[in-house]
Amino acid sequence: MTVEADLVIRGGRIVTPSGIVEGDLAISGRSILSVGARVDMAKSVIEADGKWIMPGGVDPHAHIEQMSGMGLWNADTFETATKSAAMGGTTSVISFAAQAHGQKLSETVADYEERARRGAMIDHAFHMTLTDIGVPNFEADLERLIGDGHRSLKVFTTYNIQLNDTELLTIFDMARRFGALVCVHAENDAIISQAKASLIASGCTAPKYHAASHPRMAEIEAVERICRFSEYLNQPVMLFHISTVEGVEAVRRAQARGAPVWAETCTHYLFMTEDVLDKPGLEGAKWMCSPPQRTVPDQDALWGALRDGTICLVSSDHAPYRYDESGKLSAGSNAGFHQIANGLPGLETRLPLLFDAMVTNGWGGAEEFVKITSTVPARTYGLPGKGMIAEGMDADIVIWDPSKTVTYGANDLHDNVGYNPWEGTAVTGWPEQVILRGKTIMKDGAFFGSPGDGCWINRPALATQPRVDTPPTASPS
Ligand code: DUC
Ligand code: ZN
Ligand code: ZN
Repeated sequence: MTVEADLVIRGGRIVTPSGIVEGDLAISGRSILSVGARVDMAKSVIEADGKWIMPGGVDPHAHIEQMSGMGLWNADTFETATKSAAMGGTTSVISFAAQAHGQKLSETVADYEERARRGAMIDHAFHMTLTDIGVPNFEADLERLIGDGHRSLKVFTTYNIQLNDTELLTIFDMARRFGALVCVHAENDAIISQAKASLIASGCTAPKYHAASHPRMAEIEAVERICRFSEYLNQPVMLFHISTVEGVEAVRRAQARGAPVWAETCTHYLFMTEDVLDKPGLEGAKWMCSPPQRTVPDQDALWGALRDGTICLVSSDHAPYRYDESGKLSAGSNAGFHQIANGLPGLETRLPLLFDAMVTNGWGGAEEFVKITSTVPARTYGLPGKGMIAEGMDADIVIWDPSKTVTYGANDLHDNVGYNPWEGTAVTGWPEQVILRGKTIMKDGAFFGSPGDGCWINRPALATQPRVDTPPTASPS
C-alpha cells in the first residue's frame, strides 16, 4: 500500500549520513517517511530546486532563563531564545538546569522543566549544572534524574561556582556509575584570580583587559587535569569551549592515550579574536565571554582540530545579557571588566556563520557542516530522532538558500539581547524554511511557532562505565 505523505520537499540536495541525495524528501506526521524516492501522493509539495535540505541544527550549549554566577538573569526566556534559535535554523537545544547553592537537585530540574514546558518553541533538553553536592538527597536525586532522561551534567572549575578536585572526582564517579556524560568549564580559578587581581591593582580595568585576566595557562592546566580525571576513572567527559592551541593539544594527547574525552568549540572562537574587546568606553563588554576570544593561531588550531576530529562539534554558548543596567552594565557605566557579565548571543547566528564558512566558502563542505552542527551533537548527547535525515527520524528540516547574502545589522536578531555582536558581518547561505517535527515554524523570515510547541527530549542513560585504574609501575617492597 502506498502511504500518502503530508509534505514532500522536491528537487533539493538532501544531506544524509550516507551522502548527498537528489530526490524527494517525504514527511508523514512528525517523522521522515522516505528519502530520495519519488513520492507522487502528497498533501503539499515544496519545490526546492537549487536549495540544500539539511537536518535542523542541534545546539548543545546555550544558557536560557538562567541566573549567572554574578546573580544576573539571562536576558532571554525560553520563548525568546528558542524563537531566535529557530530563526537561525536550530530545532533542538540543550540548555542548563542550574542548581543554586543549597538547592535540592530535584527542585532545580522541576523548576527549569516547568519554565521550558511553558515557553520553549523548539525541542530541548538540560545539562544539570552541579554547584553544591552537599544538599540533602544529592546522590539519590542524581541517580533518579539521570535514569529519568537527563543524561548530562555540567561542572565548573572556576566562576565562583567551582567544585574542588575531591568534589569533581566524586561527581565523575557518580556519573560513571549512573550513566551520564560530564561537561566541564575548564579554566584554573587560581590563575584567573591572580591575573585579575594584578590587572585591577595596576588600574587596567577596561573590557579589553578581560582577555589578559583569563591567561591561556588557566585553560591549559584545567583541561589537562580534567583529562587525567576522566582517564583515571574512565568517565566520559566533554570539554566545553576550547579556545587555545594548547587546549587542543591537551585534548588530542588525552584522546591518543585512550581517555574518553570529547571537546567542543564555539563560533566566537572560530571567527573572532581578542581585539573585539578593544572598543571605546565599555562597548567591548558586548563581546566579553569566558574563556575570551584569542588569536589567529588559536583559530587555526581550532579549525585543524575540527578537521581531524579532536574537536567534534561547534556550539553557540549563547549567554544573553543586554547592554544596559539589566545586564552588562549592572555595576554601572564605570564598571571594571571583573564586574561585567560574561557571554554573548549566538543561537541565531551559529548556523549561518558556519554555513558561510563551510558550505559557501568550501571549508569542509555541506556534509561536514551538518556533522558538526547537528549529527554529532545529537549523537554525543543522546538525542533520539535528532541530527540526521533518515527514514523514521523526526522531521526537523531546514531548507537553505545557498545564494542569499545577508549582512547582519545592529539589532536584527530575534532574542532579547538588543545588539548583534556580528553587526557588519556578511554571510552567504540563509535558512529559508524551518520545519519542526513536520510543522513549519519559520518561512521567509516569518515565524509560526508558539510557546509550548517545543518538546522535552528524554535521553536514555549511557551504558555505565567500568572503572579502569592505571596499573602500578613497580611492586611495593
Ligand atoms: N562563558 C561561559 O562559560 N558561560 C556563559 C558565558 C560565558 O562567557
Ligand atoms: Zn563555560
Ligand atoms: Zn556556557
